[in-house]
Amino acid sequence: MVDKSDITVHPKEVIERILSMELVRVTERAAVSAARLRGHGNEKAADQAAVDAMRRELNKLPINGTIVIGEGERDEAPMLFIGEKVGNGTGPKVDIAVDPLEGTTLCAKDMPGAIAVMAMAQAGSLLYAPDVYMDKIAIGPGYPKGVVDLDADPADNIRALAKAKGVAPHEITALIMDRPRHADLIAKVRATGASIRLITDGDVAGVIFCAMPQETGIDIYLGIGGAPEGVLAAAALRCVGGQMQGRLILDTPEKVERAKGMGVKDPKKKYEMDELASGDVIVSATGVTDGGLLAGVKFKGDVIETETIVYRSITGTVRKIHGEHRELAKFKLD
Ligand code: VTB
Repeated sequence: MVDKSDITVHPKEVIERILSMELVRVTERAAVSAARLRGHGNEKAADQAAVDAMRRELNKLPINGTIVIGEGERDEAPMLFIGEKVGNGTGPKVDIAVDPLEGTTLCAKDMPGAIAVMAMAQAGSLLYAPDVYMDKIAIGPGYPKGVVDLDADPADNIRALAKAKGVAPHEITALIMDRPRHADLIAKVRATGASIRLITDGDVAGVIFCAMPQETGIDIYLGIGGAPEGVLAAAALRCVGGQMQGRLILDTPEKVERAKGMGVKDPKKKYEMDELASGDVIVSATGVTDGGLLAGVKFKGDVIETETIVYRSITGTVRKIHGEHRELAKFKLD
């Protein structure tokens, strides 16, 4: 008898499953290239190395890809700019969001948490976000829909989350980026008795931490970070079923115009997670430096080791992949 589970293709399957593994290759190579410059104090060089490697690998893939979240807009970024076409042009039409080196400062200073990350989704399903700030809120899976809200007072959010979790507010831990702009937010959260973990960079991983509170100790992400990072984080969180909302911060007429040019009709819109990233999404992230989500690249002489996490929304599958790269080590390729 044929086991049907072997031959069933998910009805909404648009992106070939096989591409998940291809994305692993892309972020692995970007991570290795950036890691060669780890701790050298040169953010630009590390970022450029990751960008070059990512682009080279993306162009080998059997896709008709368009970069929708990239290294900036056409004039300011040498490559992987928003609108750039990638792939060998033979496969499905897909949207691609990249952050070849998320946490350039973390890499340059060899601090924990730098990753190479990208997401791929069927065309039209990732928000075309300009490189502005985004106000974000995120929690993990298992809570009633709408238990927290971007527009609610932060203290009320903490209390509502604590109630839903069945704990006191002081047992809740919020993750917030350590920035002067968050002084008021931090004060309000502290006033509830909740604990705060402050991070210097890397809020893609920060949001993802909410999805595994038992490992990370993080219950909620709050605050303002990059919009591109927001879309990447939403794509990953969607795969494991948390909740997230985000609003672009378009605080000058110039930013409103730029966003309009990218299809944003309502500059004040509060985006739900599945509006930031919808459809069939795959997200891959490889560690550059050691961090809470992933181990960093290890150079062990004749072998280079990587750790990658891959998320897929259609099935909610999460895989951690340990890579051992011998040819890369032998030929000192970047
Ligand atoms: C975050 C964080 C990034 O930028 O989105 C942040 O994830 C936001 O910008 O790692 P500011 O640094 O201006 O606050 C990074 O820290 C760097 O890209």
